[in-house]
Amino acid sequence: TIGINSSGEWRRRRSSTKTGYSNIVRCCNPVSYKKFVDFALDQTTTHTHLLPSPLQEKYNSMNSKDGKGELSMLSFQAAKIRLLRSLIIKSETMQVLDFTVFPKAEYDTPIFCANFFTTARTNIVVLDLNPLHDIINQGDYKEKYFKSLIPLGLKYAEHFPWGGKLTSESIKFFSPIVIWTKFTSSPQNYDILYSAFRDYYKVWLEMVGSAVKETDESQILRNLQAQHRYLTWRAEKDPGQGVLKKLIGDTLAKDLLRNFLFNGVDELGSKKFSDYFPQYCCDEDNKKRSTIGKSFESRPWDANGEFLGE
Ligand code: BLA
Repeated sequence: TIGINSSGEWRRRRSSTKTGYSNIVRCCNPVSYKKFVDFALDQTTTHTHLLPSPLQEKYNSMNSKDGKGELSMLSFQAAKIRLLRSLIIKSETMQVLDFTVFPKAEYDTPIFCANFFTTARTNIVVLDLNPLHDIINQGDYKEKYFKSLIPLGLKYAEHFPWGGKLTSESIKFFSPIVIWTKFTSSPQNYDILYSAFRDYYKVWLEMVGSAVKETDESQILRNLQAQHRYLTWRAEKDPGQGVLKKLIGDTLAKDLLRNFLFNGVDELGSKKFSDYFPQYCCDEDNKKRSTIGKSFESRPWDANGEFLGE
């Protein structure tokens, strides 16, 4: 049977059956990511009218190869939203939330990004309003969307320590208020994560709500290219890829990544991964040597939201 210890962690406990120890370690704790998605959908409908996405028909639910895991997909669109989609994975050993909302190219609003990977003991979390444009070198974009949010970021940075080194390129897709963290599983941590999720999502909805439609074609194109670059990065480099492949096999995982999770990667632009990220390029023999390493041992943003670099 399964027990819960003082820190709220689900633990293998002495089974009451004659066989002694049960060898099941159940995932996961008192967290349910469905609650997060329900909240987001509910909030979204108070701001805008959500329409089902054409993707919904094909991507709704799927079992893992071993029959012990389930993947649940939802997708919508709205006046200012090209695609709102969520993937929840529940298996015996993990729970995953991948919830991302992509605005239409007429808006330069950040992309809402919540990626939570949970096992019985640990959690890997990214929660952010991913900036569409460079905020390290482009002060005006940072000013426009993030300046007023620095206190919100600081509030949660206090509770959630920096998650440690990450793929160097990723930092450019993150904002100064990113919550990048790892923590042990406990009801208290999930409560705070849920609170952060609600705060970040409400702030993001306000942003989109007040965003003014761009009419300048060159600006729209610039937004579109930035979205495509983002999709290209994530479709290729998502650290969840290995997990997905294990669960549903290479072919379905690739389809899910390119056509559902990062839908648009094959339609919104024609550039390839190596065009956007030549530093990762190119020839197979060099693949190992040419991948950029991991960096940012500690939070590279100061309390004023200034980038500190390496
Ligand atoms: C690890 N997930 C990570 C890491 C990051 C992210 C930064 C740390 C390791 C690394 O930097 O490579 C998440 N990276 C992101 C996000 C962006 C980015 C959100 O660049 C956006 C721009 N994670 C998922 C899903 C699964 C998952 C869906 O989002 C599983 C299905 C798993 N993430 C996962 C696992 C690890 C991880 C298992 C640890 C293994 C590893 O480090 O590769």
